[in-house]
Amino acid sequence: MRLIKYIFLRTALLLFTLTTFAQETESYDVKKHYTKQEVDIVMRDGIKLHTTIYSPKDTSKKYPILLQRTPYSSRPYGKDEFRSKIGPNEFLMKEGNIIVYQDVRGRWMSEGVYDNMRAYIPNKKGKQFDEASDTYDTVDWLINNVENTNKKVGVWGISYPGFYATYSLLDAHPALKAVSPQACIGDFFFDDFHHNGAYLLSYWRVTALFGHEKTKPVSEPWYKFSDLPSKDQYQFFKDIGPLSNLDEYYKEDNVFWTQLKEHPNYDEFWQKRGIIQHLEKIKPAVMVVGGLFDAEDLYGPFETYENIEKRSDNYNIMVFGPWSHGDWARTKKRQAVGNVYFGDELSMKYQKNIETKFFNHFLKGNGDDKTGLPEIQIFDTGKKEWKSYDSWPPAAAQKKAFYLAENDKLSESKGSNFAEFSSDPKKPVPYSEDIKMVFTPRKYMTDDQRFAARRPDVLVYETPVLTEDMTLVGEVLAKLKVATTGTDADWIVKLVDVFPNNAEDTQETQEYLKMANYHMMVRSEVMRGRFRNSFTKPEPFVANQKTDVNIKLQDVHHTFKKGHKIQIQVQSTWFPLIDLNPQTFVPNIFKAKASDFTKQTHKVFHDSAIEFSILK
Ligand code: PG9
Repeated sequence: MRLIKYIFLRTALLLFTLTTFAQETESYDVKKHYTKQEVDIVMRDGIKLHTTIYSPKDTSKKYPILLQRTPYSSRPYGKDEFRSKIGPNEFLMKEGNIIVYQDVRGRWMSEGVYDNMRAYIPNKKGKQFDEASDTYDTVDWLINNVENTNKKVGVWGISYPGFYATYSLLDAHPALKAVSPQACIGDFFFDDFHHNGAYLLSYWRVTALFGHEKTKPVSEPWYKFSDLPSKDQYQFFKDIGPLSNLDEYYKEDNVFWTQLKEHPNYDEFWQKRGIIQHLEKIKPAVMVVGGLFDAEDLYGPFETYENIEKRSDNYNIMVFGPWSHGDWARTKKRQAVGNVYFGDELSMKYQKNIETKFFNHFLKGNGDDKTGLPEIQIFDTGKKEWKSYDSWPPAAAQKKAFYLAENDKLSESKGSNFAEFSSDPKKPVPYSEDIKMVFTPRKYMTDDQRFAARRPDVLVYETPVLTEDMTLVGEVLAKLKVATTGTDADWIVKLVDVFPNNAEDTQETQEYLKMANYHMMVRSEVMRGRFRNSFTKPEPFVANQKTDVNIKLQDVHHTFKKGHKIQIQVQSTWFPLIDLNPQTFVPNIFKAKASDFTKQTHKVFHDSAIEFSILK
């Protein structure tokens, strides 16, 4: 009977997948409905930026302009080479908009010198430029030179293009009416390449991608290695050893790798590139979008929304779904991150009912800001449903704390002793059970953490089985009290949802096998211990001295359902997601030698707290 059921289910799944594929391949003929032109727009300092303009063939009406500025190229180049899909989504594409892509300064076909997250210059004079002035000059040219525009402009972008979208808000052109920064990088010391000072080793190839001040021809490899896909990334990096050995893998002129190595602390180099500090007196309407399981840019979208909300009085809303990096822009039917399924067509419904509505209201509407869209739309990743709020975190949220107490208990009362573990850089805790040689890790954020819970170098604390739902909203703050026999250490905290053995909450039958007792990672974060008091001035630990290490885990919106357990895991390696800490204090870990890496014993005291907010 079970075999017949299994065969039936597999056949159903195959048919389902084929149908889905058919839907996704349903194509819209851009060339049939749009013309394409490529122009070089001259900036105030004379540099030309290569810009591709797609205009609807139907010239019976005026259209707004939707602009994306990108380091990933406005290609394909050539007037007869069309993108298969243009604009933020296919609804806006099919409705008809003038859609523009621009190579940012120093990238691909644009002139100039590239500068990663180029620093903003307030009160620019004469020919002084940055990405804000490049956007202003571009918008000005477009509304005065492109035919059939209604002279209203929107900007959108995901990830690095999201950073340029945020940047467009500064010294914004009056024609710029609506901006949607999505998975927008806020600061490279807290997004993408670093998390609280730890280097995202798994990003090593992206370092090459952005390593040059002038884009290399695509044909020229940016790094010297081959046969990567076959390699086990954990072993690959164990074999490489200290970060300094990566030098041989980069071409000598990789400017960004040199910058990463020379600026291991949050110094002026990184500080001036952060864009969050400039988000005040914003005028265009803003819709910030992010994914609650975005492994690359979580800091950016939350900080962007929050700072605009605090320091400007423009229209500003936030949408966060159960997505990995950029998932909301895709058109797949089944929405899942790794093993965890969240529902069908969540992205398409967002694109149709939220993103299209936002841009049409401000670019084709009557100029008011009554969009009918809620201030906050955020997905409950435990209940698997959308929620709307008037503020974030919700006004009704109440503070709560658990302690990492004796006998592995996540308890409402403090403990009086400590737990300890041996942390060995030679046998680091893997960041996942399924570590492939990916370009950037995007699917581990909901991975099953049972493999880690069973390691002696991972401390585990959990509540009893919940007798009622508990909804966590907003940031989670780990206030660890630790000690180490060494003089440096990383501290990683993971918030885990422990499913019951019967795993009642599966939306698709083939999941039930996987989800029984699944330990779903809900949120995780690292603090490189040397930065516990200051990201600018690193400090060693005093060996064996009880020390405070506070770690802010990015916001969550997750209901731990009745029958589940809340679990916290604490560890000191997370490899090769992040690089290894020598666990003895050295001036610059990028230059540490193999002999600097030592096994140490770490203690976590039972008065360590996990502070968060809940909605009753
Ligand atoms: N957030 C991605 C990224 C940007 C820059 C460096 C590394 C990664 C992205 O643009 O998708």
